[in-house]
Amino acid sequence: MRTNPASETSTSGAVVALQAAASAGVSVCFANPGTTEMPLVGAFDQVQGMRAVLGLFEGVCTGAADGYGRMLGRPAATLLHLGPGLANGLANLHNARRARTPILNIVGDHASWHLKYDAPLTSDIESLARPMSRWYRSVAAADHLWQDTVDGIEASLAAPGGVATLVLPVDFQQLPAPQQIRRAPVPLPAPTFSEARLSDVQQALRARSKVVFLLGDRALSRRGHIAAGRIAAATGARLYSETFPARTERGGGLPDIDRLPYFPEPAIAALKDAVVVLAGAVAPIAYFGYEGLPSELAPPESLATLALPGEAADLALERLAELLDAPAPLAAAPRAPYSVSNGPLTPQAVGRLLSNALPSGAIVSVEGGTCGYPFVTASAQAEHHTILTNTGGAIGQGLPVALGAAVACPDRRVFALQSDGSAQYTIQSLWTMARERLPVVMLIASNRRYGILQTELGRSGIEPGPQAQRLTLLDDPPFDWLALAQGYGVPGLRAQSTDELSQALAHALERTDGPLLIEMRLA
Ligand SMILES: Cc1ncc(C[n+]2csc(CCOP(=O)(O)OP(=O)(O)O)c2C)c(N)n1
Repeated sequence: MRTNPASETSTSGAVVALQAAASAGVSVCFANPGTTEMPLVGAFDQVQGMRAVLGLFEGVCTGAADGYGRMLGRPAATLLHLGPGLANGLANLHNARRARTPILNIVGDHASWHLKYDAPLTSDIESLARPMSRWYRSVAAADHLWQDTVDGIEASLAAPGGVATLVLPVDFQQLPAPQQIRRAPVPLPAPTFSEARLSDVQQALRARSKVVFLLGDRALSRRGHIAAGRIAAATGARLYSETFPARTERGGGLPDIDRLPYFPEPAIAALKDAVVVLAGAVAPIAYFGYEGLPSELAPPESLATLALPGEAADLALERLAELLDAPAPLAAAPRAPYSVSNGPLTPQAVGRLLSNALPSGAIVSVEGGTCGYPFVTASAQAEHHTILTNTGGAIGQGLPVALGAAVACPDRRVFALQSDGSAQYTIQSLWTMARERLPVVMLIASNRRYGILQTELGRSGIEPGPQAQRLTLLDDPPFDWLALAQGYGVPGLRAQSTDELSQALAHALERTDGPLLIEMRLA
């Protein structure tokens, strides 16, 4: 049965939901709305402290919420249009789930009384949402709106963090709903660590001579890096970060912690015969299963857990460093910029030039291996920066994550080091960056192919015929990156040599009024 929508003077459910979100600490919503979200769209102008950011594709919204949440540790909201809008955003919600990023994922739905008629946009939203969501609720009455919204935010933040999906049928958005007393923002988690695990690790360290630490999550904070560096200095242990960390600090004199290699053969060799101490990381598993190679990169009996993801791995490392009487870190050697002589743009030169150019406090969203690996290798020498990587392997996350990080951290310079094939999945991010005047510097590694797929074809022993080759080539026609950028309102530059890239980076750093795209034509 239809009931009267909220009159102009009463408060609609939509306003109540946004007020609840804002008072619980959510201040940004990455949105791509439709008819079933109209009351929420109207409510943005009635609620203080909630910024609505339009994304032209839902994968942009969900990836941006991921970048935002990784940087601030608290959720942004999304606003998506029924099952199909949610489905468009799922790949980046998958990456966010892997990164354990808090997100309040709001999905509008038909009026509850309209659902049974199976109108064209009706679908099983719950089945679509569940695999990416640690919490799911469809609002069952306007009276529940405030509490359901706050419950979703709390669920997204509960350690180790994740996606909470809140479905808002449009009738409950329209109906008057009770407001509740304003409450303080939902507190951020204050993680602890387990002393029992600490003593297990101490025992394991005594038992074996080769020790490897695998660091993830909070172990990759500044404090975690410094403590791990002390432990390595005291014990000779080898330090690795997860191959694709959600967020890691780097540079600025922090210890140079290598990533665990991507391919299983070198990763297995790195961990062989060692006790592998997991600090904020889970047991290392091969990215793909290859016939004849184990999925587990280290045998289960070689693992010792110091702290789980979501626990205070950084504090646990500090405590272990104290127990080991590890010396305080040495003062960092002065930073020596790389000298790169003029020549063609190789991935190694790109990595070094970007490392030289990063201002202190930069954020770098890295997607794609071609320049990603050489950059991370080089960037221990850079000023202090934060790296965000593709945690779940669903490509099309690098540009949206950079967008979200720029919204979250307006005082920090944001770079997207982006392979060309992956950039095309969520290229609409450029328009939102331009519209919001976000000074993101996009560096497109233009190799005009799906490089990793060519490598994988080689590994699988397949001699590619013409069709297989065409499935990995992007050169006919080549993307016109400058035209694409211009089409979305973003200025662009092309660099074909190392000198041209240095100049383009210098120019990019002078600009603060919006994004810039640099096409790096790789040799
Ligand atoms: C959503 C999704 N679709 C497809 C893939 C398969 N895939 C993995 S890497 C890749 C191509 C990457 O090419 P590019 O971004 O240009 O990086 P390069 O290896 O050339 O640096 C594809 C299609 C994926 N991982 N995720």
